[in-house]
Amino acid sequence: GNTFSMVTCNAPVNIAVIKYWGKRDEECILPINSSLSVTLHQDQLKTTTTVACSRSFQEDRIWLNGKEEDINQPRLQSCLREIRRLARKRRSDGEGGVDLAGLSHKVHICSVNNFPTAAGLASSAAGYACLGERPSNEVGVYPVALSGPFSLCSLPLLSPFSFFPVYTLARVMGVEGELSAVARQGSGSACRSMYGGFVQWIMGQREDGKDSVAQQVEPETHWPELRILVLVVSAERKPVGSTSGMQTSVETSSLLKHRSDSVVPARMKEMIDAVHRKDFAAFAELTMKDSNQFHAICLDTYPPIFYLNDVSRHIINLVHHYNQHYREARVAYTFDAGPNAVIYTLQQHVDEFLQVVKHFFPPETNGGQFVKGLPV
Ligand code: 2P0
Repeated sequence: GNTFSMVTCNAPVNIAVIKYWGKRDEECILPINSSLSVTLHQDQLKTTTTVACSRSFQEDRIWLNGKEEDINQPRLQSCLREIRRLARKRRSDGEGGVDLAGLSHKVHICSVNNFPTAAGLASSAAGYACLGERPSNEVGVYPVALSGPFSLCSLPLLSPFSFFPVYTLARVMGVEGELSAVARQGSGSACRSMYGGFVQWIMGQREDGKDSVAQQVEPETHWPELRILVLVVSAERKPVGSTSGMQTSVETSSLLKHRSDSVVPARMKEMIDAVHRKDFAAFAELTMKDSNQFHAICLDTYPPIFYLNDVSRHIINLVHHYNQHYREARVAYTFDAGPNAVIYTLQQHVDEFLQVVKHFFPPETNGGQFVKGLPV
């Protein structure tokens, strides 16, 4: 049989507009509420993972950004165990025609991010999605690098994908099919990177998590005018990681319980409806309100967690002043577990909004300091 096989895949980052924050089951990674995200175009922010599988490997090993990491992390072991189980099942079900080298052979996993890790830019999502399956694409993007309080990239979000499916672990072990439940066990938000376009992670009801899966709401071709700008305020490691942060929130924040019981179920419906109708104003308002509630919960957590900084808050003000000027929501912000702003807008507003951003955050400012021209 095969003595060596190797597969490489790219997995893109996803940016949630309805946030996931809080688990009901830490081990299986089951959330307390559903969430919804947009999968970014792969060339800008992505994780590239190569998996090699060989009879000559003595043990499973993993390298992240060139540094060897502990292969015995429970989440990594869950993913490996689950993929191997699926591969074995596939063989015993007689769904052959696959390369079975990986069943008994050890794997070497090599994963590289092209963006700052642990700065609240969804690195774990892309990383673990890569261990599963994800279509790749080759369309270029147009980054705009600025110095100043933040750098900035403009991502043509929904350019046509050239769908040629690439699998890493799953592929190297001959596993196909629905793999978001496997990616979920690596990192919750990872399951949403398994699909392009607009993706919901349905929280599910079951204890075994089998119904806690990602599902595409609309494909990447649905809303071609939609754009994302990432305002990178800081590339530093976040002080409180998402996993422990949300654990403390579940234990201490009554606002989080209110959110998962009474806010998110209705908001998910409204958001899916706004996406279906391509209603940007509704999409934008829901996105900003959900980001704000997530950060309110961080503040309601005890001890509190601060992910936003002064520059983040100036960006929030700027967006609201811009929208008020036009008496419609043309731009929306959302922030994850870090100070970096992700801006959603439509193609026709990108140039003007970038001018406004450059005016209020001139490139000559530095060190994360907001120097002049506060939009208030
Ligand atoms: C999200 N975040 O929906 C939210 C918004 C951060 C803020 O999903 O413990 O790294 O691996 O399941 O997936 C970050 O959480 O946490 C996250 P684990 P994960 O994108």
